[in-house]
Amino acid sequence: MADSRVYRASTTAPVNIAVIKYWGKRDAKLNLPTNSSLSVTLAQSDLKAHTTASCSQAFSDDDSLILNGEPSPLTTPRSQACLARLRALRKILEDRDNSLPKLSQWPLRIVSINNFPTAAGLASSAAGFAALIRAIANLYELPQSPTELSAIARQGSGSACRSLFGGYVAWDAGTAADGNDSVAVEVAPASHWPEMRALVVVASAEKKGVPSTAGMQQTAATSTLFPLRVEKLVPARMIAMKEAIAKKDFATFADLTMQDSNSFHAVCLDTVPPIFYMNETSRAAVRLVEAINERVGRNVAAYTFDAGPNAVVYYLAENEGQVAGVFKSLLGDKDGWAGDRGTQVQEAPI
Ligand code: 2P0
Repeated sequence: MADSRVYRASTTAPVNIAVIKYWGKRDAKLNLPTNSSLSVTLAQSDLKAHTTASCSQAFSDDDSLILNGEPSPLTTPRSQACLARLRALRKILEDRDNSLPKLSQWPLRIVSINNFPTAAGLASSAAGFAALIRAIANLYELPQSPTELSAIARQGSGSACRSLFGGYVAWDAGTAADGNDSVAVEVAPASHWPEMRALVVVASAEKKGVPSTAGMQQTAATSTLFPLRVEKLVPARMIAMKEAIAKKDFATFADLTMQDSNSFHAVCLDTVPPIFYMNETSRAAVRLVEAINERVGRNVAAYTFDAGPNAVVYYLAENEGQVAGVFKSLLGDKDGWAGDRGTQVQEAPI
């Protein structure tokens, strides 16, 4: 007999901002990176993707996605890889227990909303794919751990694998040809270092110039600095960063974060043709952080920039006034993400 029920699950996934950056693929099809990376998840901010997945035998359409109110393709190879893997895991459960509804065979309807400038280098694909994977995994009642699910999210968008965890998260590049060991693991929960704060400075909400996927391929193919970054600098920084987090050593955390952001933007500049993600507002944020640290006499703030001009500044709660206070008084303190002009700041405790 036909089952007319609609099965549904909703979830949210936060953005994560890397302090050791992912940039480069050793396998584009499986989305395997050339280097490990490490991020901080901004779980307490309102920068989130909210996603509902539903399925029903009564749905007669194909799988569909509505993103921020607009139909969006779910037919890309990346999305297809994620859906196929999630369905295969559900099918294992259905084959084991015949009484389970055959959700794996029915069309999926996905509705997702996020409240931050999509594709402006604010990790929208990270939160988006993490929420998509988590929502479907919940709908299918999959028993897989976040690390196991991260291997699926990685195929949607590399950085998405890190958004399945809160706190401090490493994405191990792995060495296996099939990518089985290229997964995200928790380095420390947010509760390990509850004083950590992040300030998001939106310098531009416009779509970024060079999409990450294309940009990192160009860098890997043409940058002469890139091998040094991948082979020497990042592996050493991954070790040092994990140690700094374990010891809650903010000065070292800040040094490594700023060095790695600059190293990432240096290999972008060294790409042929060169890629520029930072703009004049970004550089003003760098100078401001440098001035704050110099005035205090130690690192109390750390900037980092992704594939766009927006800054994320990490600091500890005890230095709120000296860091967030200075940024807000200089740049203004506008609420919301709707505007696409001017500079907006938002604090995001992790
Ligand atoms: C990161 N970025 O580690 C780095 C820093 C941008 C700069 O991960 O091709 O959107 O989907 O795997 O994850 C952006 O790259 O790239 C990114 P794909 P993704 O957060």
